[in-house]
Amino acid sequence: GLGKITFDQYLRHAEINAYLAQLAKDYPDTVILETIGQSYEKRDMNLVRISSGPRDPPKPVIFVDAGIHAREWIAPAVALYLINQLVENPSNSNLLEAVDWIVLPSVNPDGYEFTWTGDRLWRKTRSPGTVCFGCDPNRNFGFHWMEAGASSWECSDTYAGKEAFSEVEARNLRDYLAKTANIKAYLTLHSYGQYLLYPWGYGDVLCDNWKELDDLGHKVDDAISSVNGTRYTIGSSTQVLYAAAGASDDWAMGGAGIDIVYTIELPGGGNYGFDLPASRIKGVVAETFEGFKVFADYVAKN
Ligand code: ING
Ligand code: ZN
Repeated sequence: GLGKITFDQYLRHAEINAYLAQLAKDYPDTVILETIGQSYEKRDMNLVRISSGPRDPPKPVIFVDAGIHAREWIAPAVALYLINQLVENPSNSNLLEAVDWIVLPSVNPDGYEFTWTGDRLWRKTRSPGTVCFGCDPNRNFGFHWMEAGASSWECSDTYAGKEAFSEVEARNLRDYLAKTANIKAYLTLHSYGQYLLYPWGYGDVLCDNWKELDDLGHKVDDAISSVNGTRYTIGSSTQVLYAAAGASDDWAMGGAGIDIVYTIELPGGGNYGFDLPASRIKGVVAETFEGFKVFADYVAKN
């Protein structure tokens, strides 16, 4: 068995799913476990819905995912800590009063497992092509697909796929977001670089509510930095990083119609940036949790 979750090590996909299942069993009034589908290699893509109960009108939902990119190990850890704190720490019960949470900690389980067993720096899915494996799921979403920052060469780390939504993992996430009511915020966890990125990523255009997202981003940054001093850079993906079409954040806003959308690039470390030592998990998850509180507060009031 897994025992108590400790955040002093990274977990395998099966351990992540075991923790989610255990929570649903231990807290049946608060946690609902759902499978949004299977990955290419048939691993379950599981999420938890965390709620203190229904309300009329229904509560707004914050949807958080992690692990779209296999090697960015700190991202699933942050998602698991969010789940852990919302469910298992009674002093956070206020965070469930006005908001429901849906957390999907492992969007690319085949790639994630391959970073444990094959190549620590693998980024993509594991669907076979003709000469190379994998597609970048964060270039595979069908909104301005392939317009910028994506490759049509299947061996590239930013290969966008044969067509939009060629990857079952991206389709599963798309279908879940499209069918789920009241999602007010979509937060997707990546690493690394300490950026709070808002749309659009497909080109040098800002979304209609960019000022709202910029202001909220600064409040989130203030809260995160109050813990260990970690500072984030805030802006549109195109402005502060690079243009890249087909990312999940652009689709969440442009395809699913969600208003509050960010890609959160967590801190890096280790030799390659993606291999943040396990000893640093606790610091990052704790500071990032302070940022989630600000999102909750904002969504509850707006
Ligand atoms: N970075 C993101 C990537 O997919 C990004 C940055 C996100 C760009 C959204 C554009 C839109 O390249 C990492 N580290 O994955
Ligand atoms: Zn990433």
